[in-house]
Amino acid sequence: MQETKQKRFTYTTKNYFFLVNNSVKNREIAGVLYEMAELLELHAENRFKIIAYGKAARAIESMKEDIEQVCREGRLESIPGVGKAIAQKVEEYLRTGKIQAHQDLLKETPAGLAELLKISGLGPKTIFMLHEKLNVSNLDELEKAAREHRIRRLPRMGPTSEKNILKAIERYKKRSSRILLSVAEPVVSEVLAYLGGIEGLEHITAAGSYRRGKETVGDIDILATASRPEGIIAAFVRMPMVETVLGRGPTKASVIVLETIQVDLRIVEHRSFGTVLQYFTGSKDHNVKLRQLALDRGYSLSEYSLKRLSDGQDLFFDREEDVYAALGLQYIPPEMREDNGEIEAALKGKMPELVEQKDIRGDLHVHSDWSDGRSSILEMAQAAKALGYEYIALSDHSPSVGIAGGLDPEKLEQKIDAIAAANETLEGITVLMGSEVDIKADGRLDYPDELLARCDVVVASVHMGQQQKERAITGRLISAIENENVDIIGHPTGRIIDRRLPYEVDMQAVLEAAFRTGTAMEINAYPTRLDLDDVNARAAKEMGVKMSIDSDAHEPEQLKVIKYGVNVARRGWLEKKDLLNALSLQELLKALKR
Ligand code: DGT
Ligand code: CA
Ligand code: CA
Ligand code: ZN
Repeated sequence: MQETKQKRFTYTTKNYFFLVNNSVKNREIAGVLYEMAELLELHAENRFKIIAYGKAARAIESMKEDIEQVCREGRLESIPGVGKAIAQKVEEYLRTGKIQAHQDLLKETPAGLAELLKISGLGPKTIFMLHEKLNVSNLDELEKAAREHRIRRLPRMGPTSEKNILKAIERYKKRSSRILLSVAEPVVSEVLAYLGGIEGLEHITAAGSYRRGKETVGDIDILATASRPEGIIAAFVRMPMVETVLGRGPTKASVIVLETIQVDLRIVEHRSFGTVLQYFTGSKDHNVKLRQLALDRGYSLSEYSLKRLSDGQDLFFDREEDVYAALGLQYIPPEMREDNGEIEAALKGKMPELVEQKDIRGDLHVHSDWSDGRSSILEMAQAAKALGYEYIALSDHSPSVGIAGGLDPEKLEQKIDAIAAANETLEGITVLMGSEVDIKADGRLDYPDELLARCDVVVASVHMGQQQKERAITGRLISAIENENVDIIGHPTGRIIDRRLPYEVDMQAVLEAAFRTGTAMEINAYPTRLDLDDVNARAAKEMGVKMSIDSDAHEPEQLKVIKYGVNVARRGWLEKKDLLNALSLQELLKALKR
């Protein structure tokens, strides 16, 4: 158990988020298969084989069932993309913890070359060409080739590609080792479920940045109370998902799962659970301020207790709420604990009533198979109804987003009829005619106003020309905001966590225009976007700008990512009244610009 099972290297570059219901094993196997697809492509192997691996990886990553269960029941080949050959490999992985063919591929690939797959914007095909033509086989050689302008002479390359490669290398070198909250989530649920079944366990909960709902977490902190700590620790380090045990003692242990994710478990005394949970939830800055407040009131606050300084008496708290109460504070939800004024607000009894997932009444930005979504209007609507929503807007792309199958005006008209027809057959959910209209590079919208006016909801987003200067992008956003048909600005800064920086945009000016015109800003809940982020969301709230938490789902299961948007909203101190889609349908229709 001390040694690491097998080495992979592209794992953390993938978007292993979404489906929260399947097991960590599914993700592990998907990771290996994705990597095999990329390695095969590096070796310019058969196209169909490469596609099959990618498809199988995607299916295993996103399927609801546990892959081990499916394997036990002999149903592997019923998974899309999984034929006999891949099924055997999956079985081999489940049996032995590795796939020989994968190991062989790794052996045949210079390690430096494989690392190039992590540079964003560089696909295996390009890497293969760079290797063949310029003999580039690692990061340094790639950087050198770009600086010496040798890349621009290759087919389909030019000076811009060189510039982009250099930028991507720089970003790669600066990348963080933090993981997406959505990647941590299934790990946490699995640890809690696993240890929850062990005898003697009393309480168990995640703390740290995970509990605060941060968009990325550095490591996962788990706290528990138990009658026999040793038994729990022993079970923890033996969990099937554990790859490396970093350390273990009688009441704590640290392990690595999914190659890079550290999970710390601490077993603590029951009587101190409240102060311990408070301490390990953080943030550090929040704790520093709280301890100072305690001192001002004649106490010393530690993980162990609240000690009264006058007589040295230890006060123990097994409930976190009571710690805050003892210091004369309203309870502060974990998402707010960043030392951004929350302690001051709690002292004055002015805590906001944070929005909760159950307050969300609908989703205003989802895609259907009319553009690049994978499901029909009816399927998306039924899934929304199953989540308890009152309404859903199918906001498909407009034509200039060509790769996304944007609808031309004629198609848009047809879709208006299809939505009307869907509403005839559906009960208990209202489908709204939406559009995610592109804000073109010159700031004009991709549909004429008459057409936009016929939609129920219009989300306007930037997809192209993201490299423009601040003045240009800000101008584009503001002109979209000023269009009376635009209700919401989609993913307003365009950032992709760890991959793409936000556009250069004057957010203050954008928010002022949004307030002035009653245009909402989106909190795009897609786990790699989360855009607006928590800081901008709070700024928007303070300026009186409304927001809408949208999933940007491309299939029913993805509607559930809304919870990550709710995290952002809570971290931005948002309340129900700040959100367009916490309104009932009647209220929403009144609030929209039309
Ligand atoms: P992360 O893991 O980087 O996303 O962030 P956290 O907040 O989970 O930080 P982590 O895992 O280092 O520690 C968990 C919590 O423990 C942290 O939020 C607050 C508490 N903590 C850790 N070290 C210190 C410290 O030196 N001083 C104080 N006051 N609290 C600490
Ligand atoms: Ca942590
Ligand atoms: Ca930690
Ligand atoms: Zn979209």
